[in-house]
Amino acid sequence: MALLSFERKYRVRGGTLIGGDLFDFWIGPFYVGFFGVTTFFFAALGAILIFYGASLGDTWNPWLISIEPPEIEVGLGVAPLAEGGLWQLITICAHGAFISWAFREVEICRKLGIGYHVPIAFGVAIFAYTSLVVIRPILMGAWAHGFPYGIWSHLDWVNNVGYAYGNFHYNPAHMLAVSFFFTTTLALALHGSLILSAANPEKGEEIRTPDHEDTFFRDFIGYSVGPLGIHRLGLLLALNAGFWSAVCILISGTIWFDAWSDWWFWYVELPFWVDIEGGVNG
Ligand code: UQ2
Repeated sequence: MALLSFERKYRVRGGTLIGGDLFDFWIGPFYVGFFGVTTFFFAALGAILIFYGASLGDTWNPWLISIEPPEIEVGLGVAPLAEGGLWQLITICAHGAFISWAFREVEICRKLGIGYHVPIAFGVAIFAYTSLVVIRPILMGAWAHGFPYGIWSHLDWVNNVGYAYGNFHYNPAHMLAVSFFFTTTLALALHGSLILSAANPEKGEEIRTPDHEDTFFRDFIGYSVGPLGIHRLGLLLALNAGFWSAVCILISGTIWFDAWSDWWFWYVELPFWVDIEGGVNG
């Protein structure tokens, strides 16, 4: 069905979670809904607060502007605006906007009668952000453990937190997350290139079918995961990348406090070799 006639047919009332018909309309191509209104509200308020925080700082250099979380002494308390309170409000606005955005996706899915895969996937990204600025700071007892909202400053934060645990690359959950990020790019490169190879024939030739795509990989490595399977695999890989990223930061400073390289002593201390000459006891 042509795009415009499809939209005319499926842009119908209903499927809203809240607000009934009140916000059930479109502005140009954009569905509004109750959560469109709340997304706009939180995003606009958060942006205004970021500009206000920047105006209190000593630079308008976009790379250097930074909204800092409260000092460690504030613990899990409420800070004055200029001393981390803005960071707290901006964090609330960010959650309001992200969660509203996810629910707006849910309402659109309900209208179309499709699954909730997109909002669930976005939820994993929200979980990774929440882990950094809410869950881990609460577990560690201070909002100061959240990351600062600035381009350079958040890079410095990642660097400093990494070195606080020796070399963060020894964190086993970090290893899993990085491996999933890399495998996600491998899968997307294979998939994108395979689709384009079939969908962009030489001039005068016909587009090739999914059977051609399957046969390429069966000839090549004896196995094709299939045109539906590659999307299941891609989603699985990408969700795991976000999930293990969240886990790797949540376990740092909460259940593990030392250098991450020391974690691997469980391996060195396995009974098979712990007492042999050259082993840790031998
Ligand atoms: C495939 C298939 C697709 C694809 C791709 C494959 C026809 C259009 C990319 C090949 C993928 C395989 C064999 C899995 C690779 C495994 C990892 C972990 C990257 O078979 O079906 O559909 O796009």
